[in-house]
Amino acid sequence: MRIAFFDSGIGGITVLHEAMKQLPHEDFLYFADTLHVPYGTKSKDEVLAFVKKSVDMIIKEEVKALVIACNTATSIAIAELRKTYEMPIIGMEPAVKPALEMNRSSGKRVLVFATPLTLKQSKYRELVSRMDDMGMVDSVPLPELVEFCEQLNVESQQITDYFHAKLEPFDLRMYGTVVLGCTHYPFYRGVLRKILPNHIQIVDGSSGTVNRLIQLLSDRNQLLGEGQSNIKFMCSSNETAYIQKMEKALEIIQAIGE
Ligand code: DGN
Repeated sequence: MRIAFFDSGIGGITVLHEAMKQLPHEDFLYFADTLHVPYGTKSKDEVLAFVKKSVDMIIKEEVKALVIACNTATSIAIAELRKTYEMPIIGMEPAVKPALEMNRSSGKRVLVFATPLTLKQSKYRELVSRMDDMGMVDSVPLPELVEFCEQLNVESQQITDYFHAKLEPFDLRMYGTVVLGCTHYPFYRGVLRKILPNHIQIVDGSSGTVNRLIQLLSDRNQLLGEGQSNIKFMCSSNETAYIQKMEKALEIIQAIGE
C-alpha cells in the first residue's frame, strides 16, 4: 500500500521529497487539489470542504497513511479528518519550536513565512504562545509565493525583488532563523540563501513530519520496505499537463537537494 501526500498544488512535493529520502523502500501517492489551488487566500469553510472532498478521492486508492502536506489545510482540517478516518493522518506545523531552540544561546529572533490563512488560525497562534514565552517570533504572510511556485517560477529577478520588498521592513541582523511555514516555500531555499545574511538559518517542517510518519507506521508494523519509491501523481482536475508539472517540480526540489 502507498503512503499518500496531499496539498492544494505542488507544495507538498517538498515533503514527499523528504519522505523519499528517508523511506526509499516505500511507494507513494501524491494528490494535488488543482481545482481549488491556492488555499491560502480562501475562507476557512471553503478550504475545509475542499480538503474533505480531496481526501474522499484519495482514500479510493489503497493507502496506508495520509500526510496533509500543507500547513494551511492542516491548520483548518486535521482535527476533523482524524475524527472521520481511521488511518494515520499526519499534518504539518511551522517549525517554530526547533527555530526557537536554535536561537536560544544567540538571543536572536525567529521570522515565520506562511500563508495569510495559516497565520490567522488559532492553531498557529496557540503554537506560538505555547513555545514563545519571550516574544521572539515575528511572521510575514507571503501568498504570492504560492502562485509563483505554481508557475514553477522559483528563481528569477521577480522572485528576488519580491523577497527584497517583503523583507525591507525587517532588520535582519536581529533574526537567527527563518521558518518556511508553507510547503511551497522550500522551493525558494536557493534564492533565500543568496538573499538572507549568512548567519540566518532556514528551517521547514518536512523532516519533523516525516519522522512522525515513520513513528506512526512503525508502531503499526506497516513499514514493510517492499516499495521502490514509485510515485503515482493525481490531481482533482485530472490534467495531464499538471501531472507533468508535478514531475518537473520533484526534479527541481531534488536538484535543490535539502
Ligand atoms: N502549501 C500550502 C501550505 O503549506 O500552506 C499552501 C498552499 C495554498 O494553497 N496556499
